[in-house]
Amino acid sequence: MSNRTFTMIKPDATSKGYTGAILDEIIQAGYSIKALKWTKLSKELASEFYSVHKERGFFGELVDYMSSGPIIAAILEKENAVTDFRKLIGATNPANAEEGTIRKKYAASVAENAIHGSDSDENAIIEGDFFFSKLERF
Ligand code: 3AN
Repeated sequence: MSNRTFTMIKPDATSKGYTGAILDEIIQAGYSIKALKWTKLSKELASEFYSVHKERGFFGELVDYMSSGPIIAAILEKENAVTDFRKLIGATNPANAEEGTIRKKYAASVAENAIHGSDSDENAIIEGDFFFSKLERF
């Protein structure tokens, strides 16, 4: 099992000034940052990143939103990284997220849900490789 996951702090959270608080929660939860980037996705790159969802009704909305402002992308390391991170961020819809989770505290809605976390070790590698070269990981 891999001990790495990939995350993005999404445009709603960066625009509301939650970047520092969310990064602090991640570090306090025991993750070490292996790669970190402040960037903005074009519509093309957002479509590519979320291509697995291209048949879903919300795909256009998702691409518009994810390319609407800057994001933080990061590779994180900890034992059991993928599963524990999904617990830390909470349910996709913040209305269903448990108290204390990042989405419960910082997410506005299912579409603007503050943070992404990879759903498998395999996707963590694919998503990390999408954003970071070998020279950008430490
Ligand atoms: P998660 O990010 O929790 O793994 P997914 O993979 O089902 O959730 O969805 C990917 C992203 O698509 C979500 N983070 C959210 O931004 C968006 N999304 C999911 N469901 C909806 C929906 N019903 N309406 C709008 N956007 C959605």
